[in-house]
Amino acid sequence: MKSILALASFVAVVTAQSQVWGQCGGIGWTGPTTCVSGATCVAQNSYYWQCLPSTATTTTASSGTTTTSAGSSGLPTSTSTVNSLNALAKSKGKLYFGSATDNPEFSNTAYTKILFSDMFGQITPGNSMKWGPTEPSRDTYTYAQGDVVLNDAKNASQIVRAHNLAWYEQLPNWLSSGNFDNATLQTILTDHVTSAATHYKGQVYAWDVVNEPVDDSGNMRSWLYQDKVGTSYIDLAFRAAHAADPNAKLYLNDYNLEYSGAKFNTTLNLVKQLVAQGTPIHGVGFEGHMIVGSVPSAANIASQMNQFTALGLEVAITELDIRQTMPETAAQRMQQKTDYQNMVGACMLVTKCVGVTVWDYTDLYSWVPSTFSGQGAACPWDNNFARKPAYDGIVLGLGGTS
Ligand code: 9MR
Repeated sequence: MKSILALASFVAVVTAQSQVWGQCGGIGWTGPTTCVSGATCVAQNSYYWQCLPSTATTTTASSGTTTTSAGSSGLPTSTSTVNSLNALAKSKGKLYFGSATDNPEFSNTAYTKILFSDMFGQITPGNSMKWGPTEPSRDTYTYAQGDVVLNDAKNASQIVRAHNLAWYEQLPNWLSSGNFDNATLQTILTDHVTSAATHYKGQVYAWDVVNEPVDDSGNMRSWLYQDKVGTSYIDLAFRAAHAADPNAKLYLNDYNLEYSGAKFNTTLNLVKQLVAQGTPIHGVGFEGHMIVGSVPSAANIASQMNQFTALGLEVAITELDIRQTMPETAAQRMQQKTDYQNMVGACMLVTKCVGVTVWDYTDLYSWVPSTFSGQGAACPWDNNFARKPAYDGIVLGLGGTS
């Protein structure tokens, strides 16, 4: 008996700590704020603190102050004279060229000056419209932060891709730890999607309704909704979003779709099934979190995209960044230029690819260094808002002359 009690209290201690990669803090978070042994709680941003393996915490990106080591002097920079990627994209038939952002970044006026300029025609809130931040307790909704992004974008005549409604990460703690049954989970999902899509009704171009539903091995990703409700949660989410905001383009969004293989096949079959059964899905987002030197040719990526557009859907590159091993070198910068050109060029090869969004435009606010130890410099602008050759790669990819 004594040993059972000892075990029980041990379990209690374990469950009071977040596992490696789990959330451990942030606005709206009411779950554990410490990590299991071997992991350290690192603030990724004000909404999301994550337990990272202790060995992976030598770089801190949360403050946005991770630098390109000795500075980027001596490295090649942009030589392009193009000053509006959005205007160039539109002149070539696209709807927008955009950037992700996040509310804490708005205090940096050097940053907002570029973000809300005519450089970009579209904005994605990187965190503030997600489930955890918007429904901190059941049926209590807070859209203030998302509204700030939306209104600032509107004031700059930029359209918004809203992100996201059903995802395995950044769930509110009351939901992940609530032990709800299947029927209740369906009600909770419908309520959440209906609330968020109604709040932004008529004001956003698109919603990423279902995010990253397939894992890296090509299986449906194991998470709360897949495990307890099954794949039908996807149809449920799309239907609720469509009922609430009939004009928003509804997307399924995922990474690594740029490559053929098990994950791509499962996703394509899933989307085929959704289309066949009449689920109101309108687009597939190719996130585009890539690695310098590992980006396929524009033609290859375009052929991946074409398999979705053949189903009558549009596609977009929704979270583009191309990371590299630090420190940056001249060779890597030039390879990154080619890689950006291929990614953006793929969208240009596909008429129904509506636009490209970079997952923040500056390395200063990139999510990469805190997640991938020893990697960074993934964005087209450096920490000091200087354009890199990657910018010229985008210009070339858009069909401009650099
Ligand atoms: O950029 C987001 C970062 O600030 C958050 O800490 C992170 C939480 O997991 O989410 C990041 O954005 C992700 C996006 O929502 C979905 N695709 C992958 C993105 C990078 O992790």
